[in-house]
Amino acid sequence: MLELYHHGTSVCAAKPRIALAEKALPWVSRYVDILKDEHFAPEYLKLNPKGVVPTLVHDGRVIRESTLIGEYLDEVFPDPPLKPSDPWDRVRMRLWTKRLDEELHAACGIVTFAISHRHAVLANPPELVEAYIDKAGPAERERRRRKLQRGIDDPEAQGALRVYDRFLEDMNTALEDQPWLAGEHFSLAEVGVIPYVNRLDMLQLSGLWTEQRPHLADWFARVKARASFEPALFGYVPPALRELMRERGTEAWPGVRALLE
Ligand SMILES: N[C@@H](CCC(=O)N[C@@H](CS)C(=O)NCC(=O)O)C(=O)O
Repeated sequence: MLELYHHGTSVCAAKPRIALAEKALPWVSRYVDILKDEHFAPEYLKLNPKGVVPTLVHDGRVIRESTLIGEYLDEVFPDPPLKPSDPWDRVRMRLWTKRLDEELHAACGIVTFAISHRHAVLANPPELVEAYIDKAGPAERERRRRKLQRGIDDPEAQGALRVYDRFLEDMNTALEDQPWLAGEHFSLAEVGVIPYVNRLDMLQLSGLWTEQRPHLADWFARVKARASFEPALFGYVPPALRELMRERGTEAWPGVRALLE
């Protein structure tokens, strides 16, 4: 039995949902509501001591880390394969997933907070907003206040947007002469990258590829047409959060475009 501990808007948790859908594997959903701190419950921390989603449990074996979950699923259920057969293509695939883990994941969290999620915090009464800032501890407090108040005008958010922009540019270049990120076939590179591009789409920032990156635009249109896309990316998203991202992202787009021009 495959059990996936996951959450609706978590980019990392969408990755195993895509891999499972691509392989048409049945799985049991164990929903962990990170917005209600369910990832800090002692039973969950036993499975995932870092208190993050996703976690896969396969016949009692626990597998953590979304990139490793993808690799595991592909080795145990190799049909259809999600790893290129050529060793050099496999390296190219892993360079994408490594870069997600090393840089884009953090940038995604910063951008999402700056554009959208900070507004959910700011909608609280002032004493609760202050309590949220205080919770960061003395060393982090001012940084948290700045992120909350300044949104994409905060230099940290601007740096994260530039990291994202470079990543999109590199995708567009890679896709100039091949259909998929690691070569001729849809692979774990796509499984990893899709949720991060989709996050920008949910934040109404798709102009970053529709206006200037035709190969990426074409790639994303093909990704969206796959049967795995809709259920894996939207099957578990809380509607209010999706609407918040849409509304606040629309407001932010002119500023983002001006920053990255
Ligand atoms: N490297 C981990 C990162 C996991 C991670 O950061 N998960 C986020 C959601 S995308 C999470 O659970 N956040 C909850 C929190 O930090 O409180 C992976 O790829 O599985």
